[in-house]
Amino acid sequence: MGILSSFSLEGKVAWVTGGCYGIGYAIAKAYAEAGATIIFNARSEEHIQKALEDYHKDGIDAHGYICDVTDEASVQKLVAEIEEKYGALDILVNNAGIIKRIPMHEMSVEDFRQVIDIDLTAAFIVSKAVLPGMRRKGHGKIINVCSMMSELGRETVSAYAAAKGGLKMLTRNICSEYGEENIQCNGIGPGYIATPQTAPLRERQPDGSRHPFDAFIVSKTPAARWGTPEDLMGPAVFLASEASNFVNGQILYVDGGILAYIGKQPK
Ligand code: NAP
Ligand code: GCO
Repeated sequence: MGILSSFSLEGKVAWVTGGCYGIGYAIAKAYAEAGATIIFNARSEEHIQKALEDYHKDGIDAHGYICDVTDEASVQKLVAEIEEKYGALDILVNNAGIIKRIPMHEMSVEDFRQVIDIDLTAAFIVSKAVLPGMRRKGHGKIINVCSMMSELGRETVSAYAAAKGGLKMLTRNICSEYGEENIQCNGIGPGYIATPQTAPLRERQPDGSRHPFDAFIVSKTPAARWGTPEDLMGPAVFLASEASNFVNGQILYVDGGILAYIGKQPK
């Protein structure tokens, strides 16, 4: 196999959870361009339809399903439908996620539990549902979308950091438990990416000035810019392809250098 063909996803079936927009959409688009059949899901028919329009505009024949990733019965039903229609999944990206930015002393346990449920427990639910098919096929790729908060904390994101830290260790455990069956589980760790999830951190102030957090992140990033979902496409294809068959249990940070950098000295 030539080195470039080891990055091909031709003939592969990939499910990107929450692949309607943002990072998930970009990863799914990259996988489609690399040859994969794309499955995605959302909680609302409206988001499914909008995403199908976008995929169509991008020349991608994606398949969307209503599924809340925290609902194990719904996930298992969808996996059975996928396997019936397209065959067992080759690639799973646990992308679906939320964040709640609330100071811990003000956060309700319900809010904490909801973030853990979606950002961590759902990755367990969906991975558990797809593993039998991957084990039968004798190969599989599970990619968990981690975060800077898999390594770092910051004010107001206690639930999210706990979830993303746990997701890093779930990644390592899936690697440990199924590596012998040629199933690789790695994480992709985006830095600060311009998507709807981070829009509140980039909103212009009433006086038209930049959001303080916007300037802060640019000063903390050697690349001196926010990332884009497109920055994740190549690394995500690598982790889903045969080119990474001996890479397992790793978190590939795509952060423009944030984790390596103390931050720009204020002028
Ligand atoms: P986003 O724009 O808010 O998109 C989140 C996606 O997850 C949406 O498609 C959403 O669908 C879906 N989702 C949420 N809860 C769900 C559930 N219970 N069941 C099914 N789908 C659900 O977020 P993003 O910025 O693209 O982030 C995607 C992933 O990357 C998340 O895991 C996030 O934590 C992670 N991440 C983001 C950044 C960043 O800077 N943006 C950096 C590092 C990691 P609905 O329309 O149904 O809500
Ligand atoms: C925040 C941001 C971050 C990003 C991302 C960083 O409020 O700090 O939302 O958490 O989403 O996870 O990698």
